[in-house]
Amino acid sequence: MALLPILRYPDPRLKKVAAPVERIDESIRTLARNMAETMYEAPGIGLAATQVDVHKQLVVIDVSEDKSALLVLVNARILERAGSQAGEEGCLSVPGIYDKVERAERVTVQYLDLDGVERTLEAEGLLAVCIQHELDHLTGKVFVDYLSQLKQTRIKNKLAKQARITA
Ligand code: GNR
Ligand code: NI
Repeated sequence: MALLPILRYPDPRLKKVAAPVERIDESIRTLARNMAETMYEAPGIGLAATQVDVHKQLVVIDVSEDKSALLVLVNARILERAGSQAGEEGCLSVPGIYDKVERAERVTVQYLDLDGVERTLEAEGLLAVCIQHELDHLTGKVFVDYLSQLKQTRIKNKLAKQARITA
């Protein structure tokens, strides 16, 4: 088991587009385990491989209160989106920043599990938000990209100042 370092916005590596996983082998299962451990320790409700500088289509999610519902999605694609919801989002790569983002209320997602079995999941509410947030990471998008330019600049300045204080 291992905790992985999480990239911080605006690290340019957060903009990389992840490639499909070609083979679900022990290295992918180990990465998923370490990502889950890192997510739980943070704590967060999701983590995309992009955030730990691995540019493969792998995300872990657990929106339960008691770490009882770990979801590992490999090569996930959203087949359908419906409705809309706007909720406060945060991101482990943008610590201390929270803002409202509009997302689909429901999504249908197709993915491979860690046994390579193709599955389809219908999600709504917070789980649907988290799926959309994580899949955005895999295409190089962070939630702050949806905010105004002014807010993006303020967030960059705030995080740069924080980084100077912690350094
Ligand atoms: O832990 C997280 N919480 C969260 C809250 C609202 C909307 C999205 C999220 S995802 C975030 C973890 C993270 O950064 N995943 O990429
Ligand atoms: Ni995030």
